[in-house]
Amino acid sequence: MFIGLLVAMLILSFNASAESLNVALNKPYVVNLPAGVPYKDKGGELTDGIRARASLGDQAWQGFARMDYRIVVVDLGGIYSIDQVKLGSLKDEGSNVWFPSNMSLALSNDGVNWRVINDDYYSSKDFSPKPTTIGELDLPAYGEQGRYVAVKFEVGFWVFVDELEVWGNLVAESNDKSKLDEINYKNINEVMLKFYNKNAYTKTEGEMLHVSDQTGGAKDILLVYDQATSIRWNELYASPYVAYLDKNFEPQDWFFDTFLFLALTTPSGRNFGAPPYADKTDWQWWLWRMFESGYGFDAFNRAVSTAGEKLGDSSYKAKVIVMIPYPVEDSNHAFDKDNPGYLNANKVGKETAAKNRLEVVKWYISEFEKLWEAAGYDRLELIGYYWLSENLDRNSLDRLYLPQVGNLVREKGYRFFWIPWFLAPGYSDWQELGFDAVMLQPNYMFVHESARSRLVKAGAEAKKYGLGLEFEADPSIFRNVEKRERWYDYLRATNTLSYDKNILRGYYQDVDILGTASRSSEPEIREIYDKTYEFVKGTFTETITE
Ligand SMILES: [Ca+2]
Repeated sequence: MFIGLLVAMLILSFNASAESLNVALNKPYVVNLPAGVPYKDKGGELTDGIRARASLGDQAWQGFARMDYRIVVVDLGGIYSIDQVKLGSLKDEGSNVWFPSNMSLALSNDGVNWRVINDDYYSSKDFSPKPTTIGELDLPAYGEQGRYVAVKFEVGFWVFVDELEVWGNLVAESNDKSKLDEINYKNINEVMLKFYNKNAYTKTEGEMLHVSDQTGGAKDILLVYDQATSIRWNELYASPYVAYLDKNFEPQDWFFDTFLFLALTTPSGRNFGAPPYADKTDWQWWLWRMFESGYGFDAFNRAVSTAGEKLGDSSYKAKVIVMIPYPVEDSNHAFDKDNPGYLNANKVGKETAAKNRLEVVKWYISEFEKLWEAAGYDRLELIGYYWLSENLDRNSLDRLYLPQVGNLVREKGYRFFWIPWFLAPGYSDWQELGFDAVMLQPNYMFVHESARSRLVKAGAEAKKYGLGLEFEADPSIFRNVEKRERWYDYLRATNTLSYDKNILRGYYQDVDILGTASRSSEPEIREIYDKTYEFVKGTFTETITE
């Protein structure tokens, strides 16, 4: 009897705490920039329990346009323990309506002091691939308590939301007046941007890609953009990357072990990776440029030779990876004027276009290899090819021939490299696509209002899928201290999260940021070069401070 009662009480109390309810239902909320006409919030629509259909015309959607992000703050009216928050959202690709790529959650008891509980990033692989579809973003809150719930979501172009749900249980009633009309969104945003979601990384299973035969022995890969709008790489430009130069420009040590040569811009105004797409004459122009004596590959060969003399090392070779431009053509401009439309699926069909694209890649590789062999660089070693397109195409034509490109590259004894953008379609099944070594871009440097947890997410995805990572700098790091700190944050994150020092790493630096830093007389600029060298050599010890 007594035991029976105890069991009954235990079950009762267990049920009481386990049965999570949507405690935001019909609760008041505010938004930093409320939805406007024609997708206006008529009042209370985000917590009214009414859900919308997968159609833009449904009045239950509230539409938010641009302006980086929105923060919704709900007043639950009492202290609640929160299990999770859910945000109902719509994707309509044709109308540029996308799921938010990021959501953050903070709680507060008084509406003034905020604690960030969690945040996450969402990629296309998390949702249905249908062009128009409903999706739900959710974030665990681990039973943390609060009265005010702040949810931030990124708004790139359009974001449509129908409902914000907060699942949890009442802990204590409160009679205090609501602070909703005094919310300081800027403060909430600042707290969220600093949040460094370490758990998201440590709780992820897996291992990043280590330096190995699979990476062709490459460890630290510098991206060398040699293109119409860049410098002409000569020995002087190449030398601070091949070797670490002291302040008198004397080589002290080898620096980056691998150089990835690539290009986007062409003299014709076309582009190797984006519309308007480069044609065959542009591809030939690039090969000519790269093999010109004194420039391109030859500049790096000479720089290794010169540094080798100073360092007393006459056998060292720098590794080389070379791009494969994206083999596509615009509908109004032929890739090959003798055979217009042959890469275009609309003209020749998907299967044939894929076959023809593979043929173009074969032609390019054979042209490149003829030139490479003829040049006979004694201090460079070719280890692989790089797929220039940074994401997989939406109609999956790439899938039809990319694995064969990978096979072709491996048959020749080389490795096939790829560096997709943050959460781009394709990286989660990179083996099936034919790649050997993939590095993920965090894009923390470029995205306005991006939180440090973007670095954590990139690390977690790299761990989960066995990838390396890219580090990214743009020229703003010279004049903008906050941006310079971001560059160091990339480097610090690897210490903070204890990444293995032996993982594959790529370095994007616009064209010549580190070389420019090496020549600077300003200590804080020169330091960019020195600290990056320390990082590459494994002696950089800074961590992220919260
Ligand atoms: Ca609703």
